[in-house]
Amino acid sequence: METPNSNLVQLGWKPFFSKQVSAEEDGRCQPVRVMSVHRGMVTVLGDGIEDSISSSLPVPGGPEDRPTVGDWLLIDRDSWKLVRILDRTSLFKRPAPGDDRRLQLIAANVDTLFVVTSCNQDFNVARIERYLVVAREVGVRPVIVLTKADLSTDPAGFLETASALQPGLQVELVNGRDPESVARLAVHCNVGETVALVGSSGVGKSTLVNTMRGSDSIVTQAVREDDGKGLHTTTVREMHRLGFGPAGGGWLVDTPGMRELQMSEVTAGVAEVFDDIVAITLECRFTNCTHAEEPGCAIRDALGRGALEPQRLDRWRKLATEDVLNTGIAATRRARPRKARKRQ
Ligand SMILES: Nc1nc2c(ncn2[C@@H]2O[C@H](COP(=O)(O)OP(=O)(O)OP(=O)(O)O)[C@@H](O)[C@H]2O)c(=O)[nH]1
Ligand SMILES: [Mg+2]
Ligand SMILES: [Zn+2]
Repeated sequence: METPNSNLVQLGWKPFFSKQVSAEEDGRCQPVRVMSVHRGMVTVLGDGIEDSISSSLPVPGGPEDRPTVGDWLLIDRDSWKLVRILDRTSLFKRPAPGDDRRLQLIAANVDTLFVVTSCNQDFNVARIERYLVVAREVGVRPVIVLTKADLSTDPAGFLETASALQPGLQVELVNGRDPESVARLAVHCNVGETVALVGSSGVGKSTLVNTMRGSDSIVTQAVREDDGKGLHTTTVREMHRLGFGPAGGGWLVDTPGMRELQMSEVTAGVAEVFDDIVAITLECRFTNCTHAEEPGCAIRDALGRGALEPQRLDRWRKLATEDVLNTGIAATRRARPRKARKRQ
């Protein structure tokens, strides 16, 4: 595809996608982007197309071969039937809750991840780090968005703690209900860019989307007063278009607050988020050092000197162990005979 028109570029069409389309396909097919996924159907937007089409592929494939929000699809120009899913720049997925075999695809072709947490009891360093690990693993830029700054007595303290998690980490402090405050987020979602929002229920993801769009079309709901927990108000994942001008021209993917975020096959992400610890372990005398009792352990040395925070070491150990365990489970699952699997 040579000359992509501006409608497609606004939708997030990039050379990464156009390069995948052969001349023959270009004549026969047209690209559309998935806005939302429903049972057996996807709503898509393309150049001159805004419709709901069947999500069935001509040939059923593996667990990741299903259209998800943000995907680019090639559809037949005449029948509008789905021909294939283009390779993704990024894919968020997780094991479906409550079922050990299914994979839930969360969003594809995301450029930036807004890790949303509020300046209150939701703020939890270990949870933020888990999101950072996933962002690094998937290959998207993380931005920590701290909401409810207006309700906190010490918003600067939250900002400082979050910023200290990784050198160069982008952290934004906002009142999600105030358009002026939220305007600072526009730089992260320019024309054609896609931002996904993740975070616990009630932290204000949908509120941010509404304020950034200057509309109140998405339902939001007050959190419970006793423990500040949200009510899982958003239940669908959907792309929302931002206006143009100062508010940016990109796309926001609102997601329901995730009860669990499982970590499997995130070894590289863990190593990136904890690269300081990884660097210290390289100094241990033994390459298989468990940092328990071995002589010449650089980790124990760093702890002793106060150069490494014991809590941070614990969080790294926990995530690394979880990754090893879950990655093993995932491999076992893949190795199961095909017949034994449930239909995807
Ligand atoms: N004062 C204040 N209230 C906020 C802010 N952000 C969100 N809220 C309120 O917090 C409540 C929950 O916000 P939602 O946007 O529904 O939260 P959510 O993250 O989308 O929650 P789920 O859809 O359940 O995952 C609503 O009553 C919002 O008005 C903020 O920055 N300041
Ligand atoms: Mg919501
Ligand atoms: Zn060691």
